[in-house]
Amino acid sequence: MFFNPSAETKQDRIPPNQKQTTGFPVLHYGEVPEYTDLATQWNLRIFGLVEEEVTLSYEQVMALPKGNTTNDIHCVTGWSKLDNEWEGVPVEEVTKLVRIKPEAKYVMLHAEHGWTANLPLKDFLTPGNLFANKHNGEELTPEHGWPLRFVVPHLYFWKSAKWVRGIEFMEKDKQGFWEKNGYNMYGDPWKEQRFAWD
Ligand SMILES: Nc1nc2c(c(=O)[nH]1)N[C@H]1C(S)=C(S)[C@@H](COP(=O)(O)O)O[C@H]1N2
Ligand SMILES: [Mo]
Repeated sequence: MFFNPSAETKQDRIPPNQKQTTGFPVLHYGEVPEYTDLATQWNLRIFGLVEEEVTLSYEQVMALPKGNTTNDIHCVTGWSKLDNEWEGVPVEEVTKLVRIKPEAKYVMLHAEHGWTANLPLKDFLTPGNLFANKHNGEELTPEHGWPLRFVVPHLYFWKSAKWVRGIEFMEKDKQGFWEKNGYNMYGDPWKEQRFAWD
């Protein structure tokens, strides 16, 4: 009988009730933001429970040390895309700039047009998380989050905010955009935490 060990291994990487895709679907609520001049139309605000709030220009973000991470994307709607390579600014390079206060326990990511996603601070700070400007060696396309998107490999991909513009540190958990619409506060794909009641 035909036996393909690499296919077997990959199957282990697909969480329950997900299907592998080889394309790169585009999924979001609302319009893709358009920028003609990042210097005047874009900044990244880091605020909330921090010793020092900062607002960075795109040039300042891109001047921070860079890193890489790989992930398997698992979208809550059921598709998974394996072996993605991301390049950008590791999360610790950004948080170093503000010094997070000890009372901070949760993070709200703020994206263009008011879209938000929440996650625990511990999950936000997981090594390997980064603010990406490249996917598989290419500059992000606008529909995949250019100029900057968050990537958190271990949660359903809706927590990986595209077009991120703000990082807010909070004491208490708050619902982001999809969480207000019934999605799970945490979103572990291996436990199938899709909806609020899962
Ligand atoms: N700003 C913003 N980021 C977002 C979303 C969104 O609606 N707005 N959707 C999320 C969801 S549900 C998924 S699956 C991924 C999709 O990323 P992609 O379009 O690059 O595949 O983006 C996430 N980040
Ligand atoms: Mo998604």
